[in-house]
Amino acid sequence: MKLFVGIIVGVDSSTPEAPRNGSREAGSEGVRLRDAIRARALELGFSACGFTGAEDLDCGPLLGKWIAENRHGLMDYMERDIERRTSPRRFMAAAASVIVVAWKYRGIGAAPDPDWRERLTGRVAAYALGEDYHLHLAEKLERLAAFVRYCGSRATQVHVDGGPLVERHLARRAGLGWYGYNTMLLHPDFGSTSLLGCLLTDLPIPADTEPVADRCGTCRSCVSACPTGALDRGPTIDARSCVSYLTIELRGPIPSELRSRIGNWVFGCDDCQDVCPWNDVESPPVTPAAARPSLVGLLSMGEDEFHATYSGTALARPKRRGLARNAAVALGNSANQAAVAPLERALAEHDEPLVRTHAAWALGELGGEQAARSLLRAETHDPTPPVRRAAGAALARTR
Ligand code: B12
Ligand code: SF4
Ligand code: SF4
Repeated sequence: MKLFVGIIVGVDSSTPEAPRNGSREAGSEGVRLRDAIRARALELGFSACGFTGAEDLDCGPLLGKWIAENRHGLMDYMERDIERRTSPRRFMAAAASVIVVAWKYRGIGAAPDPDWRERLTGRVAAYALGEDYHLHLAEKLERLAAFVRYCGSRATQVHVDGGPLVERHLARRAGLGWYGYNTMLLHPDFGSTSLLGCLLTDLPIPADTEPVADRCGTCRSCVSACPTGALDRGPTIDARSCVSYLTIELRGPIPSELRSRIGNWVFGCDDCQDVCPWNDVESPPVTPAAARPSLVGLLSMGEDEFHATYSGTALARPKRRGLARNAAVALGNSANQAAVAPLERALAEHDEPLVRTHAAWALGELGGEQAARSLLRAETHDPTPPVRRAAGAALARTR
């Protein structure tokens, strides 16, 4: 998702006391300015705030290699303008500094439900619960931007996630944490369970601390916990096999060899963060119902219900058909015969061929006579060739 906003001039009427006309020096005025901006960021609810210059990032060659190896899968936007992704000044020529913020979201997360197979519930990654974080963070960053302009900045620009800038590397350079083997930015106080945002400004604010040294040590728990082997010891990721990519970004069919490893994830994945010793174990996450949606409900959801439930949330991104596809896969992984009837209905009636092909696969996983009868019908009568083929392949597995 792309979201970056540029603003020239503007004042937030609720701004607290602040140093005016930001210092051009890295002296005590600059430090005072930095402290005031950080205090405002924390007051706005951010968990951490760091500062770095707007010079190019040095990760261009690594990023280029990652793209050349096609590890971005079908996320075409990653291929465009690689130079821009590592260069804040290509977005705002006057940029002198980057203010990087982290927003810790843990506490609204969801623990895995050991009984999900019986209950037929899915799992939603913790960062995605509640209002779409792009909007939430952008709104807070805009308020911080207003304060920065009040301090003398004449131009600011807000980036949250979808903007091409490589945010974790900016965060690392701004002293917010280190780059873990799960490829996340880990903060020493709250680990990886945070979202990042960047604010470009023409104010030269003295850079913050040195990058935090690697604290992973010999631990590689995240690499072992990844259900699809998407992490290597680079530390890099192959997005093509990451459950987060498969359930959110991938629009078409999920490669069949990966489906059984997805478990009950229907949006995103937290497996490589749940095992990380740096993540907060003292405040066990609560589990709002939205974190464990009914798989049958997702599979059979109509357009109106989808919009009523998911508009304005991060879960709108894969669209109704993406969530229904994911629910079909999770039902196929449930080993519960109670999932056969809803999958049969989806195979016979769902308006999206993508969902019907995944329902066919899931019935093949569950097996049994009832599933086989439905698959035979779909193999013969479905109007779409890919669904007929998927039904035929699944039927062969039930025999
Ligand atoms: C594309 C993308 C994805 C892709 C690819 C993930 C990835 N790791 O790159 C997919 C869809 C899989 C994904 C998944 C998730 N994402 Co995402 N994603 C992005 C996005 C838009 C771009 C990231 C990017 O540029 N990747 C390209 C790769 C090449 O970049 P990289 O991993 O940094 O690559 C570097 C390393 O390989 C490094 N490197 C190689 N060798 C070495 C050696 C050393 C010593 C070091 C230090 C570095 C290093 O150099 C490379 C070049 O930059 C960012 C937002 C942004 N604009 O930055 C969010 C972002 C990274 N995602 C985020 C989140 C929350 C997630 C999920 C946790 C969501 C979920 N629960 O499902 C998962 C986590 C999966 C994971 N383990 O990474 C957050 C991370 C916050 C944080 N604290 O780190 C971000 C920053 C969004 C945000 N604004 O908060 N995401
Ligand atoms: S988000 Fe899940 S699938 Fe992706 S790297 Fe982490 S554990 Fe692996
Ligand atoms: S699980 Fe271990 S290796 Fe992975 S990010 Fe956390 S500390 Fe680093």
